[in-house]
Formats: sequence, C-alpha cells, structure tokens
Amino acid sequence: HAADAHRTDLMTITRFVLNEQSKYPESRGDFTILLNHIVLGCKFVCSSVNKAGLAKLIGLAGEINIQGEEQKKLDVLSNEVFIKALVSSGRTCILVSEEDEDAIIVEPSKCGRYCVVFDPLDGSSNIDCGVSIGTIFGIYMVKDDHEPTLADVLQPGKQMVAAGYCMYGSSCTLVLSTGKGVNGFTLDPSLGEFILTHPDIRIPKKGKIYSVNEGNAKNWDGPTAKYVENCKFPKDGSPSKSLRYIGSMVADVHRTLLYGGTFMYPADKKSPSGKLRVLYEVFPMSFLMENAGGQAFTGKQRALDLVPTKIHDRSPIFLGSYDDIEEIKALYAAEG
Ligand code: AHM
Ligand code: MG
Repeated sequence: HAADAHRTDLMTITRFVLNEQSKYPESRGDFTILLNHIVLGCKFVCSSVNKAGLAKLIGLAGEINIQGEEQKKLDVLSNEVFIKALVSSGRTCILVSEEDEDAIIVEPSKCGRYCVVFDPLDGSSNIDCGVSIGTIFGIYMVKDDHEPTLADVLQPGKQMVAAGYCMYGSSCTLVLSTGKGVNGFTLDPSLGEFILTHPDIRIPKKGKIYSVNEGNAKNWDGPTAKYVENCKFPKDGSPSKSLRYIGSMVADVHRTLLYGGTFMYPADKKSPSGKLRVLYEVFPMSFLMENAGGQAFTGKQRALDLVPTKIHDRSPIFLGSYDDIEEIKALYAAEG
C-alpha cells in the first residue's frame, strides 16, 4: 500500500535527487551537494520564521544582542545564511541575491560550476501578520571551458538546470524541478528532513482562479484589463472565476500550481516592466510552471526566452494553467 510505503520507506529530497542524478553517468554528485546546502538554508529560514512572532512577543526584535549588534531583520539574516551555505558548498561560482546590489563572485578556492540566483525571503512585508512567505531560487551551470563571468547569469531562463521555492506556511514545503517534472517535499520537523509528499505535480489544464493585485487596475494595459473582465463576466456562459491574491508570490504561485488558474503581475502605466524580478522571481517560477505542464508569458514572449541585461531586471509575468495562458496570449495577439 502506497501510504504504508511512505511511512516506512522515506523518500527524502537528497535520496530523490541522488536517484535522479544516477541516471546520468557523467554526474559527479555536485548538484546533490549544492542542493543540500540550499536545503540547509531553507531549514534555517523556516525555523527563524516560525520563531519570529515569538521573538517579537518576548521583546527580542530591535534589541541589542550579546555581540552588541542590533537584532537582524529576518530578510537580512536569511540572506547571510544562504550566502554562507552556498559559498561553503564549494559548488558555486556566482551568486545573485535580491538583497545585494552586486553579484557575488565566489573566491577561487571555493569556486564550483554552479551559479545560484535567489530571493532569500520573498514577501517579507507579510512577516508581521503571519502570512506565508518563501525563498525562490534558480540554478545555472557554467561551461567548463571558461572563467565564470556575469554573462553566465545573464542567460535566458530556459538555460537553468534547476529551479524551486520553499514556502514557509502552515507547513514548510519545498518544490523543485531539475527540468523533468516538478516534485514537492514537506519538512518533517521531527526528522529535520524534506520528504516527498507531492510527486510529479501537474498543473490543471484550465483553472477557476485568477490572482492579481486589482488595486492597480486603473493603470493596466488593454489585454490585462480584458482578461480580468472575462474572468468576472465570462462571455461563453462559463462560471465566473474566483479571485485569490495573497500578495506573497511563493504562496500565490504554489496555489496556482496545485489548483490551476493564473497568477499575474502585469505591466502598468506606473511600472512598465511590472514589479517582479526576472532572474530570481520570474524565471524560477516560469521554469516550474512549464515543467508542470503550464505556461509563462510576459505579454510579449515566452518568459523563459527573455534575456536579462542586468541582474535585477524586472518583467511583467502571466503564468499558470496552459489553457488560461493561451487565452491571455490571444488577447495580446489581438491587440497586435
Ligand atoms: P518583495 O520582493 O519586495 O517581497 O516583493 C515581491 C512581492 C511578491 O511576493 C508578490 O507577488 C508581490 O510583491 C506583491 O506585490 P503587490 O503588493 O504590489 O501586489
Ligand atoms: Mg522578492
């Protein structure tokens, strides 16, 4: 019985990735080591996020700690933990974090073949009210034949070798794709291990939910406005869609992946490139969507075809169920 197997034959994320990699004779185990360091970062952030409310309650936040430093904000702390974990893995050469203006070039003695782009704690404005937040990451591999440069991370998203996110919610869930399907793992706090709980996630072909910050509606472009109008007042007699918007990308995308529908952060008159960052928000989520059978579109092209010119570039994004994104693409095509 499958349920019994889960209870006694635990498929940890490490075991899962080792199994996958063993299909490639050239695999050196470097990816597994890198991933283990990312997982360590996620566990740390999970435990800090869970304690954040408590720390506030007992008056830790804003106080001076033993080292005489002011208590670090959770996003700053998470960033430091990820950078140290990634560098010490010995498998990375370039890191791009939402928190750091410049890319981090790993010193030669610790340099490896992977580049990691990440947002250590996305949605951190939601921390104080206990809403789910998350870490987002994407991984590129440098070619063996040259010194790593910034050009190695300014690559279209389709060149990523893996991407994922970890959601710190009512449970801690890590969703990962290495380019063949998408799998979800839930942290068992008593074991300290991520266990495979959502094997082979496929997004429903069509959904009943749309997700967007409608407060920006007055500044939307035509196709976005028309699509949202269609969600509320369908012209083909189908039921109207539900609106769900948490305002925390990881949570909104996670729901979209599991239940189907669309998640959008469109361009608007005030921010013509939208809000979300190409390298560590748009690309990893688009990579996951496509690998789960959905689509990701910028309003102009397939999101994973974008070529970033700067590490903190932004792009409008529409992602989700295959058929729903087709509808949005058609509206943009009709506009010409
Ligand atoms: P952040 O990186 O400053 O946390 O902002 C990113 C977040 C995403 O998690 C979320 O999808 C979006 O901002 C929500 O933006 P808005 O409040 O404009 O709807
Ligand atoms: Mg962010």
